[in-house]
Amino acid sequence: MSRTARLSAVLAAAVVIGLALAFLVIEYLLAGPPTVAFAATAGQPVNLILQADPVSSTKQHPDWVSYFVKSPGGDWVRSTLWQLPAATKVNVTIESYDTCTPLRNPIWSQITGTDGGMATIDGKATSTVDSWGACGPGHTFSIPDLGINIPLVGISPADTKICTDAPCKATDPHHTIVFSFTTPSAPGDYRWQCFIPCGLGFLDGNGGPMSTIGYMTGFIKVVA
Ligand SMILES: [Cu+2]
Repeated sequence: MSRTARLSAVLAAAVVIGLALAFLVIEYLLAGPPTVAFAATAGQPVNLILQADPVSSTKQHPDWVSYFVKSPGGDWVRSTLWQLPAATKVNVTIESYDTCTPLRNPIWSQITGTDGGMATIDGKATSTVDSWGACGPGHTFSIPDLGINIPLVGISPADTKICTDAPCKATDPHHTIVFSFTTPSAPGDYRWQCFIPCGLGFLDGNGGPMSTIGYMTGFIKVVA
């Protein structure tokens, strides 16, 4: 092989490797979910509508548990990054479509950090969810910095019509959890996550969707 041919082969290989690296960075490292922004309207609470699903809508991880948020335009978006105005009351509705799992620690059975320390589950005011006496939470919605924890009651694994296509539909079996909280006055990114090790197939259930933005963890971006 001539010197020119060898040089061309090396350059061609370098271009291929460079393109492959660029593809990996764009496809996997930069492909985070969008931030869904909710604007403040003077004196009005913000309505945040979420669903916790047994599946996701992604090509890479269709069987990962995931959260969706209803955008101000009314579309379900698979995102766990939500921008909210500071010092504003937020009325949260979470539709819980996944099946129940006993809690590893009963501390997560308490509803904390909400208005009145309460939530309603299918319309019934509740302050604690019994994780062992009956079908308990499927996931939790927790913001540690704000002391907020909501166990999301799951549906029975015996249910034959469990949602298999995200975002789930209102006709799929689910529970509806409603509560309110007030965003802090200090702007910043407040981490939220699920505290049930729901990453099935991962070590101790804490990998995969549990530790990936866009599935079971995210940020509330509080802005002034
Ligand atoms: Cu979870």
